[in-house]
Amino acid sequence: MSVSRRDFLRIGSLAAAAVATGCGGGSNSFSPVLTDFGPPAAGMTQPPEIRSTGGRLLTTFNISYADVTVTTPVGNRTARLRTWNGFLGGPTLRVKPGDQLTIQLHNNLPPNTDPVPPDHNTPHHFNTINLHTHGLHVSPDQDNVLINIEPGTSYTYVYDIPEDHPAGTFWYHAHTHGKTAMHLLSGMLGLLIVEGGADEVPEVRAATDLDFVISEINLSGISSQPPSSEPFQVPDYVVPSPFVRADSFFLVNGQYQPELTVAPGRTIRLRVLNGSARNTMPLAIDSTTLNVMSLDGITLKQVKPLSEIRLAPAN
Ligand SMILES: [Cu+2]
Repeated sequence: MSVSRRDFLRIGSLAAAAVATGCGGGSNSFSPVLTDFGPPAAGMTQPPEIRSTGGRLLTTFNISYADVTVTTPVGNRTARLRTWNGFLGGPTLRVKPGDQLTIQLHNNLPPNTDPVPPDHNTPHHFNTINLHTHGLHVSPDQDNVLINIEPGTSYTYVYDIPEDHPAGTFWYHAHTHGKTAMHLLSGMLGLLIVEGGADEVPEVRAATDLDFVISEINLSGISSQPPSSEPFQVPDYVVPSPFVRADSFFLVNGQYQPELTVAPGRTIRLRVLNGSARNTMPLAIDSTTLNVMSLDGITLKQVKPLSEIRLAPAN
């Protein structure tokens, strides 16, 4: 099984990629010499962003079906998908240590019609939803993946983010057993950024901070039955799975192979999430070294220059 980087990510004219240094002030091992922070990168859509103010972030997800159109190599494809708020993907939530994050979920999906299987991991009840804050150091009472929000009901999650919470790039997604992959394939995920730490390093602060959310979206449309009951083809670059069909596309911030243009000498910071259901992603930028400053929400002690990194699902 050969994997072409270009199969996954094509990034045009990128001069310098993400980056920077030791956490929390003090030692600064940032290596690139930055003299001109000029105009930032252009060309790639960013998810909408919601920031906490005064120690609080309160938002609402109105979960519903929505018709989503994606431009693909085989033309514009429109599919009816399950969405947080009527658009593909989720907003990027930005909080700080000590903040309280409150998310009201209203499940406006229609009732489930399939029977409950004996094993809860058997795909079923795709219109039941919940929320998981992946990587946050919060109480499991608050981040309880066993909660099921049934169609026509609501639930409010309140997360108290500790004062000493590490800064980093985390994410949220639906996490009900028996439909987690299905909901990911529908784009029910988003970035959850805890600000601070290495963000304060001057060179990092100066870099253009960009979200880079890789998702794998199934554009075959709403399915209320397990996809294994439908015929499917498996492209050669993915792990075979009943959830992966020829109709699946890898997207970045909801776009198929967007081009990101960065002027020479400029530095950008990419907050990359592999939000695909089960595919490891190679990430590289032609002719340029990636300076890895953190991995899986953990800031490294030192920047690690690499020609390529591989991100497992959820990294
Ligand atoms: Cu997770």
